[in-house]
Amino acid sequence: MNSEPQKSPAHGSASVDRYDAIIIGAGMAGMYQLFRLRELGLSVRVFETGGGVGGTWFWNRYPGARFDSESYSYGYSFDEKLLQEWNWTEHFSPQPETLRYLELVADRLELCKDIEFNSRITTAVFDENESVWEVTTESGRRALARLLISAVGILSAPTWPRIDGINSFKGEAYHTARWPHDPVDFTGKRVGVIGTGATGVQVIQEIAKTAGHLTVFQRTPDYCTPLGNRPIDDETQRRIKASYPEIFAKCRGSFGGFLHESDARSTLEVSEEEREAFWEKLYRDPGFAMWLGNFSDILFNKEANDLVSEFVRKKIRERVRDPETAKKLCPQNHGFGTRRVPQETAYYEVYNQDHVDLVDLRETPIERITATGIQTSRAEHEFDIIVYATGFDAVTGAFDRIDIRGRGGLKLKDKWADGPRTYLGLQGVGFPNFLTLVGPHNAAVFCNIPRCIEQNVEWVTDLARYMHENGYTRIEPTLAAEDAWTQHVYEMVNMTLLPTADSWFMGANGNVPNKKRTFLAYLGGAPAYRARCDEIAAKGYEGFVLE
Ligand code: NA7
Repeated sequence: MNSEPQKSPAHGSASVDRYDAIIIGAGMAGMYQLFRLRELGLSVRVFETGGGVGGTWFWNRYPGARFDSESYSYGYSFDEKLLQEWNWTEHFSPQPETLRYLELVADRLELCKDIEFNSRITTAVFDENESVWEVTTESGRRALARLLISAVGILSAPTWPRIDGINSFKGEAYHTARWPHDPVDFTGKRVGVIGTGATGVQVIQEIAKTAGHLTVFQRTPDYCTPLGNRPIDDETQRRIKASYPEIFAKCRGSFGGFLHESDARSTLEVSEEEREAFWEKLYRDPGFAMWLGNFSDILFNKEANDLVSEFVRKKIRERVRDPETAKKLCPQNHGFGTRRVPQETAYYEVYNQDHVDLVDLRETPIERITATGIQTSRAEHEFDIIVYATGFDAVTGAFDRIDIRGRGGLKLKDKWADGPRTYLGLQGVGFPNFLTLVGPHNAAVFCNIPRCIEQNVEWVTDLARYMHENGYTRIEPTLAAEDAWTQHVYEMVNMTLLPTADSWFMGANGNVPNKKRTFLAYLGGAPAYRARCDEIAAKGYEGFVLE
């Protein structure tokens, strides 16, 4: 291994930089992978589309963007000094603070010297003779590496709705995931927001504070539950810092890497009074308590799910004054928790204000965007600003935006046309030496993501070390291993109620033409996933062919 890049004359006439590893993306996964591989003595180059580190937290600068994970469960766990030095100021950190944290990490670890910013990789092609990947950026820069590691994020390819006239609006229009760096002033303005997922809920709460008039366009209401955010006082700060080992141990043992773990009891085995009291408590508890700290069967048993769904609907009705508006805000076509549960702070009370309207797009669909606003089947709404909180081409979208070609010119996009096929969500047949951090069918997709990022990165780092120590230059899973994992992914999700709802977990938001409706995460849980990965490594990377 050589920590300096080499010039390779072999590819074309111009010399091309050659590294041991190329990482795509400088978000939390790419940053940590760079650090770990460099520690091994590898030469590593990161290519990042954005102008700075942070990925999700670099792009999603919309007002109100913040964690839904407890801040102290979200930061990197590997640097004890940093854990002690860094002060999260709120239980659920706002985006500007999180971005500052990630910039600090990049400074401390001197990451930026190995990252090329504003460099979007457009193609990645595997050279079978040399067993190397060649990447090309938008500006034509080429580079080679033995290992290609994607850290592209699961929600990083924003989608705009496919609505006629979308480019004709003459006012300001923003997608939440491509928010400008300068603040947008909503004061006194007429604002329309399309989308009421986790992002829409956060941005609506914030815009309502200053807008002159806010109109929310909702296609599917979600079961939003209270975030319970508050500042972290000095005493709590001390307690958090003294208990990081316990915090991370708890996350490590929990299904989704969160501080919340489900209650072993069944919804149906307890009395109605006990159930109601438990749900009242969970509804008051911060973060994902209601979703992930609930009875163990709410996502498996329809009867249990119906009960908890009705409990949350009842809460919505209690909080929204106008019964018609409350009805529109109550989900009916899916069960609680079968889609990502948005976390809110006085979200429902927004609709009690005179300057806020809710438009139900199932009753009155949008017909077109006009020069001055949004035309539904019932009315034309005029706006100064339209905000699109319409989500992402989830999980596979960021891969599809790169022309990735493996053995025999196989395109990754074609391989995954009927849904992803991977082994462990980390690698697919036909794509030697290409490893996908937080890839489709990886437990990290349904996880308090940094916790699972650390597991993914450490596993890949161990693999890189193993390959070097044993003189291997090529790794690829067997078809049998890929088949078995893909089948296992579907078996796990089919035991749950998640496939009954359209959600980004299912790749189903209607904005991506021809996207197959299929499950994109892995629902076996982070601890079982980690154990499986460790077992496979201990058996000399069982299910992979190393050459
Ligand atoms: P989501 O959860 O995919 O939500 C997108 C929202 O936008 C959702 O309410 C959609 O309605 C709505 N949407 C999307 N396309 C349209 C069109 N064409 N017309 C009307 N409404 C539309 O994305 P988020 O950014 O909120 O959250 C993504 C994740 O980021 C979240 O889960 C957290 O993990 C962080 P639909 O429900 O599809 O009917």
